[in-house]
Amino acid sequence: MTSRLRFHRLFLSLIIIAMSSLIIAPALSIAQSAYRPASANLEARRWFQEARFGLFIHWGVYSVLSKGEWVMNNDKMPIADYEKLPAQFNPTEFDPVEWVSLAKAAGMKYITITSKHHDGFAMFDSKLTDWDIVDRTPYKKDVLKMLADECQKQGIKLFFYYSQLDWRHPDYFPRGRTGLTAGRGESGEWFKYIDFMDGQLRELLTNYGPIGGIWFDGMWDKPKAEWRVEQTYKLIHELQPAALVGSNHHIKPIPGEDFQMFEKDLPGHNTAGFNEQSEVGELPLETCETINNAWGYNADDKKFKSTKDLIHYLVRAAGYNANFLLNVGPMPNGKIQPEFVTRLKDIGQWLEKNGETIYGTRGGPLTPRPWGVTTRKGNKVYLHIINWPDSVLSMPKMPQKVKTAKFFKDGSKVEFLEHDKYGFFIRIPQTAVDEIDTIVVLELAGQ
Ligand code: H79
Repeated sequence: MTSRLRFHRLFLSLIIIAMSSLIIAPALSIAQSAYRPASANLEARRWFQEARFGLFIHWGVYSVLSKGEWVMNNDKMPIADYEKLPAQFNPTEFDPVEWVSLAKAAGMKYITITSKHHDGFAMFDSKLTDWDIVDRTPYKKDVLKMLADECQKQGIKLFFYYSQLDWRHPDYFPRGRTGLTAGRGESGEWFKYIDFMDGQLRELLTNYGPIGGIWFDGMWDKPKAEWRVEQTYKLIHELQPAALVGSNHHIKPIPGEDFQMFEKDLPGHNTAGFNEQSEVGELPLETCETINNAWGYNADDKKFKSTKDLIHYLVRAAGYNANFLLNVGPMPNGKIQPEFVTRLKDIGQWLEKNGETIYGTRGGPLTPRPWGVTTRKGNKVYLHIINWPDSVLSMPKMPQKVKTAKFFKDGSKVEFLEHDKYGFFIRIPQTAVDEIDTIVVLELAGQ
């Protein structure tokens, strides 16, 4: 081949490469930004919205110290000290039947449990590290597998919380805002860490049967990092199309996510300071909250919310069209503390009677009000009156004519008045007031 011919060939192939990248590159970027959920995923989203109530479980080796799940960071524990905890973690009284039965008794439809929190400790049998429950604890059993099997049996969906932030992994580098006192060396390969994370997610979505979804947390530790979430989300959707992806990153949802979550606040609120930048989007919504003030077990935290307050949170969440994910932090012996158990059971009793006004509903037609919220299903509107001192309550007119108004409790009639100009009025005699939630069902003329 003459050098001229070689030059021509080279020139030609360069042109072909350049042209194909012109064609392929835009297609790729479109593919990355346009996420089209599979039909199984859309169905799972509908199921999720109907479910309305789930149990959050924060459980890890930190429970041994009884100071919450942030103890490693808060107490500036070096990794060498923290690594002594697994040897003390032996939850011989853990009974998955008890936990799943408790969730059911509480009226919950799903469980979201920490598979790995910020300490990086895997509560499952990971082949990618020995920093896990099977390799490091005297208990040696995969509690997630035990729980997954029991959830299958009892018809409860299981979601895995997964912390993207990792205070122990050497390749979580450059470091973020937290985990700076763990005593790690000042080097690491970030994408090796991301590969490790994807590998663990592959394990979680392969070895535990059908999973409800993955609940990510921790991106806020390094908001500007290249988290490669598109690839991670794609992996999850490929392994289990029906698994819902959500992330507690405190920003608006990223393509590939299937629900939007709010920590310790109702959608659109920011009392806890975590939700500054997140507007409420179109995806199914979820809000999570603790019973005392701790996620992971903390024996000293006795500030338990009352059953009434917790029911109000559930009702309000439903009025905001959101699920309520209520947390327990089990003890290191595997038991859930009695203060949590009694509250959950009491909520369950309330739901047994009033579940119709919560499950399968959507928030509205009215936006939440100071007196309470509305939920709706078909041609029914449920007024949840939780804070109103007077007997007459006024509100904007309903979208359709109201055919009947009844107390949900006993079906007795409620006096009401519709007025074109002034709105809709009902009268609640003092004797009809329920100390938790006075529910009135309106039957509308149309859907
Ligand atoms: O798993 C539970 C908590 O451990 C975890 N999310 C729940 C579900 C969580 N912990 N903290 N946060 C979520 C929010 C983090 C807040 C802060 Fe910060 C981290 C305050 C200071 C450091 C992020 C980074 C906000 C400001 C800087």
